[in-house]
Amino acid sequence: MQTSSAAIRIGDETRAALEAGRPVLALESTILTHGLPSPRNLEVGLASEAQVRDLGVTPVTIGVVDGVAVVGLSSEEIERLCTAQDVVKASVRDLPIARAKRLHAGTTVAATAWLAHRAGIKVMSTGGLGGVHRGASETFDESADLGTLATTPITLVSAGVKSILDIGATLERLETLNIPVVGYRTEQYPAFYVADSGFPLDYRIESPADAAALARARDELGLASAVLVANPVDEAKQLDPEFHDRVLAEAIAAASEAGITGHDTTPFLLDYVQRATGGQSLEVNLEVYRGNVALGAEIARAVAC
Ligand code: PSU
Ligand code: MN
Repeated sequence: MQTSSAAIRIGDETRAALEAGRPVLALESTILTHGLPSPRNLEVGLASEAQVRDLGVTPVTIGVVDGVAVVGLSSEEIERLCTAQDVVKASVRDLPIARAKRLHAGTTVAATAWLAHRAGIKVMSTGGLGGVHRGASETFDESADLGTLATTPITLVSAGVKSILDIGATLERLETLNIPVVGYRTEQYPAFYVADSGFPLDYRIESPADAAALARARDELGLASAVLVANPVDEAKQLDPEFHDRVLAEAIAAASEAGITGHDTTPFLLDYVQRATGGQSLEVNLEVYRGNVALGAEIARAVAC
């Protein structure tokens, strides 16, 4: 287990839990700083931690405060990241820049997973994973989440990737990068807002114990990749798939008409979807995240046994 350094601080509660072998669950902070509107972001940040605690697991939200990567932010630090104006989004390559410039940052799945693993944390939950963007064959725009997860042995619970990305290409890249993906009680890869992306998975698991066994097998083999547990939203709570497909097609057409390209594309599409669904997509987003936090906590308990 790593100790704190000037650049990385492990919170007292996190350290105590890790030293005692108690279950811990890592949570990312870009979802709070860049994924959700204020003030819902702070509500979600604090409620998720409470949800994890209620399941007997120590929550470890990770982010960057004044340049220091903090593994186990305090409630005050979560509030600071959720309310400060000058918070950047940090993937792994941004961590040294944030450090040198003393920035506040939300950490992406990649940066969070890397910091969590370094601290000895084995399980993490997020909402949606980064992936391959539509048009990537021209732009090369692929999230650093994928490359980082290829060399970061953690178990990551997500609801797949949002359908604004190229889901088929993302699954192909996960295969190329030797990253195992299993469906949680499903054979279909989920698409975040909807339970079924239309892309099949080769393997499914049925329980947190199955996820723990899979991580153990990966470790026994000496492999360094993450294990991805794809956890679909409850079908009763998903966005209506036809409505979802229609709004998405509209959003993509609007982006092209407005000449939106590159890094502006995702915020544009998400904002369009949110407005066009009358805020329904936001509620589904929060439901998806609650489900992933709950499953991550259960897997953390199974891993700690
Ligand atoms: N997908 C979402 N919402 C998010 C993100 C992804 O539906 O907020 C965030 C996650 O933190 C993820 C990051 O790790 O965006 C990926 O960003 P990029 O494509 O720039 O690597
Ligand atoms: Mn990108």
